[in-house]
Amino acid sequence: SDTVARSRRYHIKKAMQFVWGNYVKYALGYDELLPQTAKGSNVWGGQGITLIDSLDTLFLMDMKDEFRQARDWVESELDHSHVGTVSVFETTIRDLGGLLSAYDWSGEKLFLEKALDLGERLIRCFDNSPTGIPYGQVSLRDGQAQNIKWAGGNAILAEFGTLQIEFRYLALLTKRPEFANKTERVFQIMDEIAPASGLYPYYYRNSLGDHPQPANNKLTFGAMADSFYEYMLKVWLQGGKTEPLYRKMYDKAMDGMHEKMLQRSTPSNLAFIADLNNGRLDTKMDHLVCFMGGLLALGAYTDPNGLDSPRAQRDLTTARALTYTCYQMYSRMNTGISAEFVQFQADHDFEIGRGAPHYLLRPEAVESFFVLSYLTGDPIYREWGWEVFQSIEKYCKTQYGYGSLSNVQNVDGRPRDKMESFFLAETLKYLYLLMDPDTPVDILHKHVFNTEAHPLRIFPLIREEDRSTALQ
Ligand code: DMJ
Repeated sequence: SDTVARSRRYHIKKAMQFVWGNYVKYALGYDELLPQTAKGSNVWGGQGITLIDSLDTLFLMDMKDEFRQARDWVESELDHSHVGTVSVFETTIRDLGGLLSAYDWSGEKLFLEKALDLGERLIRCFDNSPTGIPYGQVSLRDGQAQNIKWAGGNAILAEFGTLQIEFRYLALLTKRPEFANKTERVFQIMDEIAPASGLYPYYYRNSLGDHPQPANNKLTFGAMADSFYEYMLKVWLQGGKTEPLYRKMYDKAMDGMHEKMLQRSTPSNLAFIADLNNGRLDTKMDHLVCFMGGLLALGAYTDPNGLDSPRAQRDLTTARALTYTCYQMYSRMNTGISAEFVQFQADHDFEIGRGAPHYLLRPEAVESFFVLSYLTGDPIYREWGWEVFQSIEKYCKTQYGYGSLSNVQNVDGRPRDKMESFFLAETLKYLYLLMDPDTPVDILHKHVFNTEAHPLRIFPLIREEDRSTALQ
């Protein structure tokens, strides 16, 4: 019931207060707090990433004093001019997305000004690309850009395909259309590639010739590709469902996924999305793929053919089934926490993937619990979320924060000295929203979440407000 949810919400807020308090005490301004040794660590070039990623979580949890303190740090300390080479994708989704959402909720111009400064530095990743597909890294100091070496010098689908919500919002609010034009063009270019299945390999050569060339033949909804598919739907929602290209790409990709990649396990008939490498199925599924439950449900509830249409019903059924599988990925482990990826096997559903027994405090399963709970009202998702939260409390909590696990089967393991900013930005936020019947968040009519769980108002609402303030 809502009353039970509210009492659980209290405990999740307590977790945020605990971890935020220690971040401020031991690591204020650093990218991350080390949760075992109580030190700060700069893994993202020193941009206060945990602070920026946490702003809207503080706001939504009504932690007013903490939000004000973080705001003051942004005003007096945040300076991107000294930061060297960063990942364009990670900085866009965590930092730019975090600043924009803080602006959207609080209305404080300061956040938008900082976001504009950051956006101007990041957008230089497009400068010397002849194909219109940006480079994966850029120096915030001098604009030098290149692709990431470990990706074989290729551009990565999930990276260049996950900038649009943030830059389109920035363009609208600062009246600087170039931010939208450059990032939207990426989707037009990808649409021209037009694979029959609607599914895209994840590496591209982007620095030679006029058009990007696919550089492998690997299809996945996990690492390297995931949020490209997420943004097909969400960019369409952000624009108020007025730009059919994005919805068309999304629907085509979901048809392709159902046809080629969706599988069922034995003996429990668990739904999962396998990878497809050079036409051959690899029956593994990343924890990252667990966002697909929420995405498919959102796509079904906003389907132009209506929720009762066969396509929307297919997608909602798959959404529920995948989310159940993700819950199983948690509940079948000794700690009650999922591994990084699982391998599906004939006759015993799945086992932990080779080299993947760890848990990095990732959010995707609880993200889908929240979205499905919000849309369907089915109480089971709150129960699952509560179980996951209790397991995190039991096995990931340290003296100063929460740490990643090395092995989700080991109930005596000590959490690692590592806490990603998405634990505060996403995992705790989605758990809180799942248990918050009074939330101002409205994912059907008002907000779109970027891939780092930063909610932004959709464009029709912003334009409406613009018109009404213009009249005053
Ligand atoms: C986050 O940075 C984002 O959710 C991204 O889309 C995927 N990886 C992490 C969380 O797992």
